[in-house]
Amino acid sequence: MSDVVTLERQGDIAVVTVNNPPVNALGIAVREGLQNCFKAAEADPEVKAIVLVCEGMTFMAGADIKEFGKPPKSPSLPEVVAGIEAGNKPSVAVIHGTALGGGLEVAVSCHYRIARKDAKVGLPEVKLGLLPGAGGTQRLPRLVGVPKALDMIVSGNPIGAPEAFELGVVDKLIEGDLLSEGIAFAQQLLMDGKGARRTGERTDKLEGVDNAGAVAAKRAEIEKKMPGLFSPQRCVSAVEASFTLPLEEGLKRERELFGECLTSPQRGALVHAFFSERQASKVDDLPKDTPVREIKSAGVIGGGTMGVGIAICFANAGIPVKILEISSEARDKAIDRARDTYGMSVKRGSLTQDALEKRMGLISGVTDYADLGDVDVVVEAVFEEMGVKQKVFEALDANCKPGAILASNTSSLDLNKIAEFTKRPEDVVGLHFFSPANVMRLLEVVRGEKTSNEVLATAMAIGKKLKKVSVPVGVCDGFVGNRMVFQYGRESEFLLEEGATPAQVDGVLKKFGMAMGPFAMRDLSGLDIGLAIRTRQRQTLPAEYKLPTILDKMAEAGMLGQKTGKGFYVYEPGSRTPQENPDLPPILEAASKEQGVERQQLSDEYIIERTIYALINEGAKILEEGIAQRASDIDVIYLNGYGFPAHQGGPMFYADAVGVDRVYAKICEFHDKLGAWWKPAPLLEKLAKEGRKFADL
Ligand code: 3H9
Repeated sequence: MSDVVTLERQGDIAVVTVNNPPVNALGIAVREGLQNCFKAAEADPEVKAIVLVCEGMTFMAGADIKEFGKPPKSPSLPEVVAGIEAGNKPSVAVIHGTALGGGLEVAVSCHYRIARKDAKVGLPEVKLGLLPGAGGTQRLPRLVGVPKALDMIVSGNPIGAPEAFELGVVDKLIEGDLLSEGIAFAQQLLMDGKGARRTGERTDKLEGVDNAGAVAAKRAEIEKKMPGLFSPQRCVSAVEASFTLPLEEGLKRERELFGECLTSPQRGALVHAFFSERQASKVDDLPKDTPVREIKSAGVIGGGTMGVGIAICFANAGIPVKILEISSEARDKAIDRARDTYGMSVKRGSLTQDALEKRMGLISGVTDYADLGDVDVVVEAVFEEMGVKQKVFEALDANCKPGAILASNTSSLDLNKIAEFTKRPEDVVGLHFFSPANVMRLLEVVRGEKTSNEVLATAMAIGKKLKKVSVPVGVCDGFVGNRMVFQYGRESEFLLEEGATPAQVDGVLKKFGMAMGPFAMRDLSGLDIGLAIRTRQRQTLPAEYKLPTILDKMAEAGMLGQKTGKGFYVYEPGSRTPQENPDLPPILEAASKEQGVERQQLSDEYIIERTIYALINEGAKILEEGIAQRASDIDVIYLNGYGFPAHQGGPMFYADAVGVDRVYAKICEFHDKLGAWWKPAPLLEKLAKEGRKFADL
């Protein structure tokens, strides 16, 4: 028998235990072990019932994702679950942690399920570009009905054990020791004379409901909300088979659809996104035993939208936080802003009034730096100007206790210079949150030249505590994300000079999968922000680096985006819906004329190449300079901070998918045709010539 799955007998109950850290994924050893143990228990005449339980932090969290794409090994998961369900002795799955994907499929093939109250169950395969491939699309509808199964399978979001109990996925909620509860439940079944109860044989939940209507509604919803995604419609087709076909044929249909998803490029991209996110939090040159400082309290300098968002992140993590503002009025406004932000969550139903009060109880306002003397970490979120930062950091240095971490939320200024305003540059680090800070998952952790290992490790730990996707980056103008987005923004504006409209560029990039087009985004953040960066860059970039002038012209005409009701689009008062701006074409034509560019029709492909390849070229430079540790870290930044579509894997993954040599050739063409700023990154050239990929680095 395998080491990862063991079988023992306690009286007339067989106990099958899975122990495959960290998440009991259903790799080949677990599948073999489960099959052998269930068979042995079934064959043992002394055994009357079987309990399945997992060691460690969780029940089985799914198939082993690392095995995807490799030659399949027998027994497959569908074979294992079919064997468990077919058993004649009642079997009980005892769920704790998360029963996800294949894990839940195993659980629903057992005849009964009990779960810890804080456990979660779900079928998240769609998030990996897949669908549940071990009977989940056939058995879950039989337990919860087609409409609910569609919701769970297409969203991929897990539900809590209490809801699973209400729905009938779970038969009992438990609190005590997993094994004793499992055995007690099995003994009770025997006493009550209850035997095998196979989910696959049930049909009651499939009847008397408009299943076809639910399917049509879900298809329409997907068409609207997730166009271009490969697996969601196939999830629906699989669920549809649960009520249109008998079980065996439904399972066959599920396997066909699963196979289609498995070979889709989107699956590769989404699995890359999953593992890259986990990898990003690991700092390669940080010794494993680096101590981490304890963070029990925090301070935030600046009570604007960003500062308050950051304070909310700390309060959400249960860490008391003081917001420092320059006056008592500004301080009170900041507190009101925090309350209003939480208030919106209460209105939406995602937070209770009680929780609001609890979290507000952790946020206080101060006006004196001396009040920050006892905090463990301070995050500065004041105006992006070096003189202002200098004053703040000198004050922090003078007032904060030794060992406090002094963090800056700067999005582009030189962190090394900021660190020099203190006598403790080793304690200074960048914590670059993205707006709105309480919503966006990305955190760039900026490592200055003198940032100590201990401070970096603590900063990464703070990110984890705040439930952020933390990515370590080095110091340069704009760090990773903004440095790259500058190239993207510039090229999109050049496209307008060449003949495109904002709606065309935005439309093409949205079709590519971007959450928002670059011009809708500019209107949202305000054109003055981009213009300030542009103006600074005019002074610092080499003369041969051409910059578009559209922003300047629009700012002159008072078109600053949503805040003025007019930017690349116009907005009705109180509305965020973009409409064509009739005053823009003359500005674009003037810009084209000034640049000596003849306006012409641009293809979708050209628009993607100009914008996305600009990201890739800069990403390659960033990698070469060591500003990012890995190509996949750049992808994580783009997926979590810039709305890059996960099913495209991130800009560097996309480059590998297109072919580095093809991307390089096109960039060379742009360099010849457009100008010096398109000079191919040496790393890109090297990889292209060696026939390698970013993933090979
Ligand atoms: C499926 O089941 C298909 C079937 O329907 C059909 C088959 C025929 N495999 O996230 P964490 C690793 S598809 C391999 O940091 P947490 C992870 O990489 C699967 N490895 O912990 C990390 O490794 P490392 C459906 C996995 O506590 C470590 O475990 N299931 C897998 O924040 C810890 O992970 C899913 O999609 C896996 N399935 O969160 C569930 N899962 O330490 C995916 C994790 O080396 N998993 N690892 O970096 C999750 O959502 C979270 O990992 C979980 C724990 C909630 C379980």
